[in-house]
Amino acid sequence: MQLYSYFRSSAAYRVRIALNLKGLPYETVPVHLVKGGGQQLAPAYRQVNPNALVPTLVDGDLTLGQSLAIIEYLDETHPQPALLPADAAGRARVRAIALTLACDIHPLNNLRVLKYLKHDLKVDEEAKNGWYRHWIDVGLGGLEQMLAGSPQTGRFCHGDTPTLADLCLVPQIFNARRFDCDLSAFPTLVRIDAACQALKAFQDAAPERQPDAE
Ligand SMILES: N[C@@H](CCC(=O)N[C@@H](CS)C(=O)NCC(=O)O)C(=O)O
Repeated sequence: MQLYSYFRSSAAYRVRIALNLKGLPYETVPVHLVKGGGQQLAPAYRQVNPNALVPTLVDGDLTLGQSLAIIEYLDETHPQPALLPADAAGRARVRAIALTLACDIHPLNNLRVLKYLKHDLKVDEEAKNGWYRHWIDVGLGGLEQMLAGSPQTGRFCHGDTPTLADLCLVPQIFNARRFDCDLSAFPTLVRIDAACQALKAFQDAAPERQPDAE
């Protein structure tokens, strides 16, 4: 398999963790999101992923974008270890946590949104970073409440084995730290992140361990 990835991309980071947990070898195809205005925007990459976003997974004849779709594909084709619970209610809860991170928090702070704020709306650096921290704070605040108040939260977001939810949480916490967000109001999320970081699959997926890391 080939994974079009950028070391700091949190969506690619999710997929890297899934591949590592399942012990699946893959080749990284680096797509630099900043160099030359962003290689994701080049016609050659748009042929691979018309949305001009990473990650993209290539598995034989299949070329697939969208990290959550990729992870569910990997989970169905390589079921062990399972990244979704066996019961419908558990699966729904895990997906709800994952979607909170991937759909409600991450897109607001994506590179192209930040670029638009800066270059088109002429928002200064301080206000742009304020925007970033605001949406992290709102999103993680809700998630902290969801997880801290649930008996289904265990060592990880759902029980005591990593699921799709943890694959989305860890990259988001990485991003929050990178932008100096104050995480003191989210002790459950910080605790779960630490539990994940103890696992080799998560460590090996970290941005600084990628072949394209700078
Ligand atoms: N919903 C997509 C989001 C993908 C995405 O936003 N990727 C970011 C990196 S984390 C990207 O390629 N950004 C490039 C840009 O904003 O121009 C997924 O989960 O795969």
